[in-house]
Amino acid sequence: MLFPTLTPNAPDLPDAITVGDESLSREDLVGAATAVAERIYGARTVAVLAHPSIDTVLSIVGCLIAGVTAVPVPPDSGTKELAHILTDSGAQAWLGAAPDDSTLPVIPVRRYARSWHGHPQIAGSATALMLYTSGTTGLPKGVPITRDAIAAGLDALADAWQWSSDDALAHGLPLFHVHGLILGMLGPLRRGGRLIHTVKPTADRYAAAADAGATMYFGVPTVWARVGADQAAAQRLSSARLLVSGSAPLPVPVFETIRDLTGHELVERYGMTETMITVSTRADGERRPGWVGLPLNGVETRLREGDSDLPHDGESVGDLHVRGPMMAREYLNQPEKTAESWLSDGFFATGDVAVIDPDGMHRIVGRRATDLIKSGGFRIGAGEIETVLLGHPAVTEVAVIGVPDDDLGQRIIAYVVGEPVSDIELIDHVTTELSHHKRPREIRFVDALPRNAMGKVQKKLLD
Ligand code: MLC
Ligand code: AMP
Repeated sequence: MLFPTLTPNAPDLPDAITVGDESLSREDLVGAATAVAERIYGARTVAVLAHPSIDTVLSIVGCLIAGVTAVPVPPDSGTKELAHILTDSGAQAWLGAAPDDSTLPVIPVRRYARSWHGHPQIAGSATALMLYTSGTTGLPKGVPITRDAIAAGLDALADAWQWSSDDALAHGLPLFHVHGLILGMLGPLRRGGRLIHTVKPTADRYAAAADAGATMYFGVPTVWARVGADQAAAQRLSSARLLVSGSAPLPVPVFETIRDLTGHELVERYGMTETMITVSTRADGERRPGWVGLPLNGVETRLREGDSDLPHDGESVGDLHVRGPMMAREYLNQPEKTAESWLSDGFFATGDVAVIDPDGMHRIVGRRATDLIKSGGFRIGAGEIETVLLGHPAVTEVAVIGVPDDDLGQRIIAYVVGEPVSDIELIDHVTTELSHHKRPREIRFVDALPRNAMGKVQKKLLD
């Protein structure tokens, strides 16, 4: 059972689930989400425009009750990205809000409807969520996530973080990725503790959540850097039990600032859409700045160079492979890309390069592919942005790169060869087709791109 605590006699609070200014008790949630489930029962796949709202919580939980696959769609998706996600996932309808010009049927979510009808148990192997994530090229790939994977991933984190029903989790992360949705929303539902979603992950809202009793906070490194820059807000997080960072490398100075201001050493954990979280420092263990910790319960990791294993000596740098019960099994509709990453012995080739020390501590050194950018904790494919920019009539050649950025980790820059055009026009073009966080922060117009003898763009020579 995915949510053992969502049963009629479980302990309840009027504000068990809070998103912004709205709260639900667990009884409200079960009643309203079961009413949602009744409206979609028998459907296969529905799309949810994943605004940070109570309706999104009800939609996703309604899908889980009914055994219908939910496709959480970034609410700012542009036309090209949106069309791709809907077609690729085979979504049959929108549940709740829908974009203005949608052609799919729309099933409303009625916040105050209630049903107590029991639904049959759903198989653990059923796909609960279809999450979309970027590769180096092409449009985002769908990753089917089963109920069993969600349960295994959340239970392994509960063990590492001593996460219990006594915890009140606060965060303001998007509800369409592993971090905000699976850990941040389904986590408290599985554990039975409170959720305080702050809608935006700002320092002042995180500080306010302390007054509402938050014991645990999630953030991407950009969020922790911004919290650390607001001394008064950061100090109010001292009352928490655990502060957790993930989705991108946590800079050591940010770890140190948060420690100095709050008295807490951030727990850092490493994961991917395809694998969920596989490695983390522990509530009862060493939190070493710059290192992401030990494999979670049930997870095995290895370092590879070609077909050979590398030693765990804290120095050898190799390709990180992971295996565990929280992993997805494939990309939707992409057998070739699936075969490249999911290996025949059950390990997943992460594309990240790491070292492991003799105690099993992991450090992520970087990514093999420079064409995967992490900006503000979002994974963004350079190729996806290049294809969209090439679709603009003024652009003849383009190269997109991520450059280091103190706030965002990496910042997107596009080098463009072409006819005169304003940078704003090109940036808006990307937003219209893809989504906000995929916008280049800067366009640099150049006469030519550096290329090698084969004509391939030499991105290392840019910036
Ligand atoms: C941004 N802006 C621009 C722009 N880019 N304006 C013009 N041109 C551009 N190119 C605007 C924004 O719209 C915003 O305006 C303002 O500038 C600030 O933007 P920002 O710097 O991007 O900040 P913000 O919007 O606050 O976003 C930062 C953030 C966000 C940290 C809140 O990046 C975020 O939510 N990240 C979380 C990503 C995440 O959850 N990843 C998990 C993946 S799962 P305005 O007007 O709106 O203020 C995963 C697995 C795992 O990785 O391990 O967890
Ligand atoms: P996504 O699919 O959006 O979850 O992105 C996964 C990628 O984020 C991983 O392959 C890593 O490159 C990066 N990542 C996630 N967590 C960490 C971390 N703690 N440290 C370094 N990189 C991370």
